[in-house]
Amino acid sequence: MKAIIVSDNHGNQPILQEIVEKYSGQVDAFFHTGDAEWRASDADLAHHFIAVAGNNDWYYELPDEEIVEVKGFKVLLTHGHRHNVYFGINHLRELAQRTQVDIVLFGHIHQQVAQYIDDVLFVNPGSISYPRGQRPRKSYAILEATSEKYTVTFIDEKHEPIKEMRYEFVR
Ligand SMILES: [Mn+2]
Repeated sequence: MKAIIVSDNHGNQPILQEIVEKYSGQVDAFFHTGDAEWRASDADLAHHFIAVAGNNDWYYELPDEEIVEVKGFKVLLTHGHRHNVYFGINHLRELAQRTQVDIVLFGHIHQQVAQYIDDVLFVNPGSISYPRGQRPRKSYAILEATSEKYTVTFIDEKHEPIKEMRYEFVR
């Protein structure tokens, strides 16, 4: 499976349009983990994404949580604001165990996360608009999943891979 993960663009829909145009036909899924701040007029663009609601998504109907299966991988999407993600991923680990998913995607903290714990991959693509943290970088992520390994590559707003932000996990 190859997928794009993006989050927390907070109303910057042109960057989502760019991402869709750039990767259309090359990936199995576009995932959005919330705070796109979609409007009704964004429906055509929004339809490209498997998306969940963030705490700032008031104008567009989205589920709080979604579990989808793509190419044999069970993927859970949540924004994370209801799962204490500012304090780490413990809640998400419980959620993964309860739902028996392979991959958990989240957003909200505007910082990149790529961790593989107890056979579950956790990814936060960062924010493509308002990065936070000690070395803030605008980003989205490309996830490549095979039976042998997961590869997570963080990509900047110019669509270039961010140096030293490629992670490989042997399954
Ligand atoms: Mn948020």
